[in-house]
Amino acid sequence: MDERNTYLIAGCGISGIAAAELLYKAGEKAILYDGSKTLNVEEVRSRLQAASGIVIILGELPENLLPKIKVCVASPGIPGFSPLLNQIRAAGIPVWSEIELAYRYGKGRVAAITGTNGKTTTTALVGAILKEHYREVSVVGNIGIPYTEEALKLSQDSVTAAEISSFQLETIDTFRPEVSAILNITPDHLDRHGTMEEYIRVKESITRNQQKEDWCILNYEDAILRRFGDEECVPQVAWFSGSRALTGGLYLENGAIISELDGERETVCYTDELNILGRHNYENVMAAVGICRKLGVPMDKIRHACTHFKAVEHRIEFVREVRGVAYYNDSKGTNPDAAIQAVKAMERPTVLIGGGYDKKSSYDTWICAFEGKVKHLLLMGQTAKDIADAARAQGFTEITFVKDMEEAVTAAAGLAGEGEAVLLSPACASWGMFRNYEERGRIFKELVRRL
Ligand code: UMA
Repeated sequence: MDERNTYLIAGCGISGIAAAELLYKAGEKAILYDGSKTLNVEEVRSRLQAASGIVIILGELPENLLPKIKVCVASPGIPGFSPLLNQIRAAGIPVWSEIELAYRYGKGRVAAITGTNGKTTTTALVGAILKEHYREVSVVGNIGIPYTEEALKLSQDSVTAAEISSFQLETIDTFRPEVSAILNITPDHLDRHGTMEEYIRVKESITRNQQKEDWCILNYEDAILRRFGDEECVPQVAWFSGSRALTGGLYLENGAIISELDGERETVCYTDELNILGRHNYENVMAAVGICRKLGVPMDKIRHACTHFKAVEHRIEFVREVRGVAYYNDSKGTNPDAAIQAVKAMERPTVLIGGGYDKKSSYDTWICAFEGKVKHLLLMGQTAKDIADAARAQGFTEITFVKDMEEAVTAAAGLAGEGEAVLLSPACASWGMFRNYEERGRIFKELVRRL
């Protein structure tokens, strides 16, 4: 008799909790498991609405459970080739990401957005555009709302905009968006993926199950993506470019976003009509326009949504001005490339707060991008010393080490003069000092509000 009748959900973060709820509502047997020894069963249970029926196991995973498990649903924080997931695979159990589970239970049309940077802004904008035209729109994924939390609410008429991280892509199986987008690929999460080749492979796998009738929106100015689009990508490609006119694509020209997606040239909007700053954001807008046009949203509705869209929290978010100093929260600048975009978007001399969890990034290009604009660097966290070494090697010496965010904000307020800016854009993840980048950003904003 086949005993494999239970799902094992690995990870008790928001993805694991939502996956457990989904399976419980779907009438499946589920065990919720977390390797952490610091969690306690009562606390985890208190986060579940459907409290009964779900078994919670913490710490060591008992070997004798495995013969009962039919599928393991992995939270994104658990590396695809971690000892835990290897052990599960070795027992003949398929491993699905939480995205895969949601996709299998979900209905309707799906757009999926990945890329090293810009995916949260692009996904939020796609959601805002879709809401102009469709009645049932869900915005899910890495943006902070687990896909499994929404999956059972979806109908055939639903349209879902999903932000998908490389962590979530590692263990997809049948996940097939109708429209995908890869915004850019620059080094990130190399501590997890090991090599750049593997990181690229995982990012590109967003198109893995797409067919010729599907679409993939790609950045023409990204050399990795250009090659992928020209040589390997199975779905039809729509290109966007921040630097040149593209026949049949989307591009920036004289301060306007131009679309040739429908054969003829039309102006989507002017960049000074947008409420989001910086060239990288114009690229995000172009990607969102491409996705939504391919999902059938008329251009006038796209134009309206783009020009009314406001910056996402924690992404070059203006906090307030205090004594002539403008404070910006870019806590989502969790890697050097994202942090470069934020520095580039600053229009004043800037005191920069950086540093955090060590993802083994190189900081050289970030420091190059300071270009005389950054007047002082305040550093905290695991990476503070490495960043300081890299900065000094390039001749940047205006550096102060701070122990926490409170000390950083106090020091920044003392260093920045009237007409200048303070930017929190750490180029590093928040882990180790904060629960996540949202908590880091909120603490920063709270301290700035108290100035
Ligand atoms: N855990 C284990 N074993 C491990 C690793 C983790 O048991 O080897 C457990 C931890 O003890 C913890 C749980 O797993 O209790 C945490 O799970 P998780 O890290 O997957 O976190 P969730 O709360 O489920 O949040 C996840 C995403 N987190 C990560 O990818 C690290 C969130 O993205 C996402 O918003 C959420 O799902 C909903 O989809 C955050 C993120 O930092 C914002 N993403 C990275 C990024 O943007 O750079 C990819």
